[in-house]
Parts: sequence; C-alpha cells; structure tokens
Amino acid sequence: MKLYEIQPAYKIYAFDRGWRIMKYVSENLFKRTDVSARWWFDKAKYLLNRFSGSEWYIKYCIYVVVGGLGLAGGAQYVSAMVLVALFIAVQAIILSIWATISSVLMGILAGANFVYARFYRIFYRCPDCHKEMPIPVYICPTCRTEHTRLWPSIYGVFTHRCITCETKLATLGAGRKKLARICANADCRRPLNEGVGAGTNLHVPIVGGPSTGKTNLIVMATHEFLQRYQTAGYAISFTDTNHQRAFEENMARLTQGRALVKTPDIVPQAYNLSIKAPRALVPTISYVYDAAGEAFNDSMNTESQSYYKYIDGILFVIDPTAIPTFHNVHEGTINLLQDSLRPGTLDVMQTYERMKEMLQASIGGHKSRRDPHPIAVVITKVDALDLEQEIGQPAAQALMAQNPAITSEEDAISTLARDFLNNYGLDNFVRELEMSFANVRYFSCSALGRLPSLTDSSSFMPIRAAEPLIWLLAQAKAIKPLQQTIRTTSQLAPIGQAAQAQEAMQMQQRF
Ligand SMILES: Nc1nc2c(ncn2[C@@H]2O[C@H](COP(=O)(O)OP(=O)(O)OP(=O)(O)O)[C@@H](O)[C@H]2O)c(=O)[nH]1
Ligand SMILES: [Mg+2]
Ligand SMILES: [Zn+2]
Ligand SMILES: [Zn+2]
Repeated sequence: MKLYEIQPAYKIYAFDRGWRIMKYVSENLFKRTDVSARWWFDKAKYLLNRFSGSEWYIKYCIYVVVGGLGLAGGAQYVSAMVLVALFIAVQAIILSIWATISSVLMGILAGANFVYARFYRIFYRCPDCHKEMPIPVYICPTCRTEHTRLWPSIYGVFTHRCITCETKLATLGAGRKKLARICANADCRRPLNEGVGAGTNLHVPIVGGPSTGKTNLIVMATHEFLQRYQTAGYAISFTDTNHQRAFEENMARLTQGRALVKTPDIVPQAYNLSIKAPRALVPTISYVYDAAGEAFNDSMNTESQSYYKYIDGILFVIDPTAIPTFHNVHEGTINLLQDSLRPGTLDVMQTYERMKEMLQASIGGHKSRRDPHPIAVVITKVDALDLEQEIGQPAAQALMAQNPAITSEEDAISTLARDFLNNYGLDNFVRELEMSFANVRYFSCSALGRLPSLTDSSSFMPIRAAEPLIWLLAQAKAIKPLQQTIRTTSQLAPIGQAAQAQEAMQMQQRF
C-alpha cells in the first residue's frame, strides 16, 4: 500500500511554498542589491576616470565623493544582508513550528484512525469487485478531479485544496463523507455507497446450487430481520439506494404472491446493510453475496469468488427436493409440482466441495484445526411435501416433549434437520461438514410458506426464514438474539400483518 501519492492539491505552506519563498527572497534580494550597489560603484569609477588628470584639490574633492559612493554601495550590501538574515530567521522559525505542529497532528490523526479502524475491523471493500483498498478515490464536487489520498498529509491536515478549482475538500469525518467516491481498483471504478468503510465489515455468502431457493430466502429473511430488529431499537438501513430499490421491488413481488426470478450473476454484487445496535458506537456493514447457483457448477467459477477471503459466516442452502433419496420417495408429487417447486439441480455434496475449494483458494485450508466460521445449513421449501410436519415446528414440539434435554425449539429443529439429512443419504455430507467446521447449526424454513401459483396472488407467509441469518449475525456479534417470546410473535407474521406484529412486540417490551 502506498501511503503517499502525488495529489492534485496544494501542499501545506510550511512544507513547500514557505521554503521556496525563502530561497527566492534571499536570492533575489542579493541580486537586486548587487544591481543597485553596482550603480554607486560605477558612479565612483566614472568620477575617478573623469577627473584623473585634474588639479589636486579637485582630485581631493572627488576622492571624498568616491569614498561616499563606496560607503553607500557597501551599506546596501550590509542592510540587505541584515534584512535577509532577519527574514530567513523569522520565516524558518515560523515554518518549522508550523511544519512540526502539522506533522504531529497528522501523526495523531493517522494513528487514531488506524487504531480505530483495526479495533472496529473497518475496511474499505468494494461490493462490486470485492477488492479492498486503503482509501477510495474521492471526486472533487466542483471540477470532478480525482483525489486518491484524501487524508491528513502534507497537502493539508484537515482539508486539501484542489489544484484545479481551489475547492477545499475535507480530509476527515462528515465533510469527507459528503463527497462522491469510487472504487480505487482501476478495473472497477464503480461508485462506492456511503456504508463502505463506515463500520465493522461482515461478509456472508449464500451457498447453494441453482434454484435451491437462495434469493427468495435471503430477501424474505432480510425483510423479517428488518422488522424484528428495527422494532427492538436497532438502526438498520440500506446504504445504497440501488440495493434498497431492488429489495423493495423484490418485496413488492413477494407481497403479490409472485416468487423471485433467477439470479443472473455468477460473480455477485454484495448488497449492503448498515446495522447499528441501540448503544453501539459503530455500525456493522453487512455484505451479503447471493451468487447464481451456477457459481457452484464447476471449478471454473471458483477463482471469481474471491470475496471468500473475508467471510465471517456462511449460509448453506439445501433444497430437499434435490436430495436424490428424498426425491425418489416423493417422485410422483415432485414431478407434479415441478413448475411451482422448481427442484434444485445440483448435488449437495458437489456444491459443498465447490464451496470448500473457494474457501481454500481464498484463505488456504485450516489443515490442523476445524474452520471457525459459523455455518448455517438451511433446508428450504418446507411448506411442500409435508416437510413442516417432519422437520418443522410440530415435529420440534414433539421432540421436546420426548426429550427434556432439548430445551428450545431452535435446538430441536437443528437436531431434526440434521437427522433428516442423515436419514436421506447425506450422512457423508454431515460428517464432512462437521469435521471441517467447528460451528455448524441446522435450520428448516420456507421463504414463501406455500407453493407459488399463478392463480394465487395472496402474500407469501415465510416460515422461520430469518432464523439462519439472525443466528449468523449474532455469531458475528453484529446483533444480540431477541427474547424467545418476541421472536415467535413476528416469526409467524405474514408480510401484510407485520405492522400488527410490531405493535405486539412494542407492547411486550413496554410491559
Ligand atoms: N414451495 C416453495 N418453493 C420455493 C421456495 N423458495 C423458492 N422456491 C421455488 O424455487 C425457485 C427458485 O428459487 P430462487 O430463490 O430463485 O433460487 P436460487 O437459489 O436463488 O436460484 P439461482 O438464482 O438460480 O441460483 C422459485 O422460483 C420457487 O419456485 C419456498 O420457500 N417454497
Ligand atoms: Mg438466486
Ligand atoms: Zn470495485
Ligand atoms: Zn476541483
């Protein structure tokens, strides 16, 4: 990383012009003094030549005058020297003090900024090209000149003055935040939204083959998460208006009972959410990567998923209808529901292998110990084929009644979902996963709550869609889990009735 780069800005007076002026003044003062002193000496020479043959008393007078002229010329040198010496002394003292104070300020600000950024794990990372940069490129609002190192430096501690248009640009805080900025990667240069670099980064990729239900799940999960945690006093917002617009359009579709369409991008654009807990100093900026399932089809795509370097947790989505043993058992029904269920097409184990390749290519494997990243394994589409009865709430309640050691519904569902995978021939996957990852939890959910149908335009009602996301965010310490009772209330709330659920939660919190 280059700390210093030449900037299109004026340097601080004490580091540049101050010293140049000093040099200029001393040189030019002597030059001018020389010219005017020479005038006196030339006059004296002229008089001496002119009256060299004159009478002695005239010569005497001339010598007196010549002596005077010589003195006058000499005095010019002396006074110039005194002046220059004085100027240099005063200027040097002022510039040195100025430069020292600026350097100390720069040091303090840079040091404080570094410690703050490390402590809160704040980095500038582009949601488009996934590259990290020391600082984005800031754009002058007046002349669009690009400033690549707009931080306290010899170009200014608190502001840099643009060399093209003289506009002062803040190097810190709210002033700098107002400026437009772009990705510093020369191949990308896309605008960076205001969340980038504004908080602790949290990166979560969603893994799963094509049509496993990733996009429907993450949009619904985000919606549910927003509802519950905003009510609980968290400040949550999209930091990019484009992400917000896409989310709102998706939600509008889901409210009209229309499932979301296929994701086109193999290299996904992360969408950013700023999540600030009630008393937190710094928000968490989450980057959620929803790639098209084709990203896991072959290893050609492995390298393009370079964001695996930074991840804090993984959402691994499994479409039960894509598990061969389960598929065989329910073949008739699955074929019948082909269009609305759209079963996944990629083998779970293969998806897992690809994901591991991506992790290994980015961060290298954890050979001696298990990977500490939390991984949420989510079985989706449980609204179909009686799956809710098998691995959902009713089954969880039955299991808890049977086994008092299991004290929460979440734990019961995790056990049920894990058993489900083992029973339907994915025991290899479960074993591999738990051998490689230290923190695995299983979930069952439905993003839509029912089969999508062209004739039904009622809003989808998700079932436990937010649980995996909330668990991952809590594992990464971005949020705290809410009380059980509050969760149950909103979890069953359909989109249209979310406001009522919010009211119920507020009531519960008040009392
Ligand atoms: N019954 C039911 N069907 C679902 C559910 N979620 C998704 N589906 C179906 O699965 C299809 C694919 O869902 P997507 O969310 O687009 O899947 P994806 O994993 O994002 O797929 P790609 O973008 O191709 O990788 C949807 O069009 C629905 O038909 C669900 O909760 N219940
Ligand atoms: Mg998708
Ligand atoms: Zn970029
Ligand atoms: Zn400018």
